[in-house]
Amino acid sequence: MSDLRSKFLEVYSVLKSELLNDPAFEFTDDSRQWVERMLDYNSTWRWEFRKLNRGLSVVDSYKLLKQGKELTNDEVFLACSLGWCIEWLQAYFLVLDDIMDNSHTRRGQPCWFRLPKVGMIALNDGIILRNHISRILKYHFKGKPYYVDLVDLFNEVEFQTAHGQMIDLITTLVGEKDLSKYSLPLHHRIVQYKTAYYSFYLPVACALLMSGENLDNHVDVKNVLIEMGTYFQVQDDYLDCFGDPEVIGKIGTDIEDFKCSWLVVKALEHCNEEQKKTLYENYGKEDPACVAKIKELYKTLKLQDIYFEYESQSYEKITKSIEAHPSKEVQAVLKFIPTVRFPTLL
Ligand code: DMA
Ligand code: MG
Ligand code: MG
Ligand code: MG
Repeated sequence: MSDLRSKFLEVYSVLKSELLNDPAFEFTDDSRQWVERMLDYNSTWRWEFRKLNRGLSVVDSYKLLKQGKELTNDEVFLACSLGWCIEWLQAYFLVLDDIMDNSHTRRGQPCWFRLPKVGMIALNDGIILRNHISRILKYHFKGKPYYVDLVDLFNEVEFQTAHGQMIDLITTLVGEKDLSKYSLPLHHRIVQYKTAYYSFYLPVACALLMSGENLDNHVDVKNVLIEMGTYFQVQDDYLDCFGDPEVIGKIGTDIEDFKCSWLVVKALEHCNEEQKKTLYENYGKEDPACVAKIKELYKTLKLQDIYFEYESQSYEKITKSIEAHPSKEVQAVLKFIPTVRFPTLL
């Protein structure tokens, strides 16, 4: 295991132990055990299969911004802690996302709320995960000149993600199921908010703040990262149908859930009248026979090829935007992100 990865996991143990002994709450053995189990299950369970990319990219980005200068132990600890705050934010959103999407598995395990002892307690666990971020920021960053900006950043990104989730969900409302409203601009709006800000912009923004930068001066960096995030969610939509559950650790539910997925948008774009009828009649139904018909249609429409074409175009566009950036350090950060996130591309 790389040094950084083992250091990152060490920091997890430190943060967890602080949270489980937070003087603001009188923990009993039961309550401490519950939170510990919930944390391990949703953030580090089967970590050997997890890339922990969002978290690790804070440390990598910070290093690159420091132009390869050796980091002090304190700097490594702080960058890892911010990385964990993002992993916590992700755990919080996923615990709730799996309930709302009626999902079954995550990272090869039952979703947290599917455990018989957990059920809807998962809702409150999600709230606890969110609160842990504020506690970690308070323990370790309160005296820093960038503390207020950091708190503000997490609040703003959470606001954007929650609204992205909201539009992802309200487009699927029963009784209003209407495929004619599904379009590329709507898909783009959903994925930008629900995924790109927290998964791509947030790690780099944390590293920039730690380096003493003002985020207002980095709007162009944000734009490139949002483009990467958009591509990433298109890949997630593609894998929801075509990925191997053994590899991606989750069983897709987008077709059953009537999601405005990139695949259904592309299918609508390329289908003839008869195929359109099949889409309208079968999309968004729980019945496995309906789901199979949609998957069959996706294959007939060669959506896999259309996806590969999109993938290479998107990669080219992102590379060009990075090369247009005036700062070499920022270019190094932006170039590094796709190598860790898009293994299929490189
Ligand atoms: C997830 O989108 C977005 C957030 C903010 C968790 P999704 O439901 O497509 O994710 P997944 O496929 O992992 O359930
Ligand atoms: Mg989901
Ligand atoms: Mg979802
Ligand atoms: Mg998905």
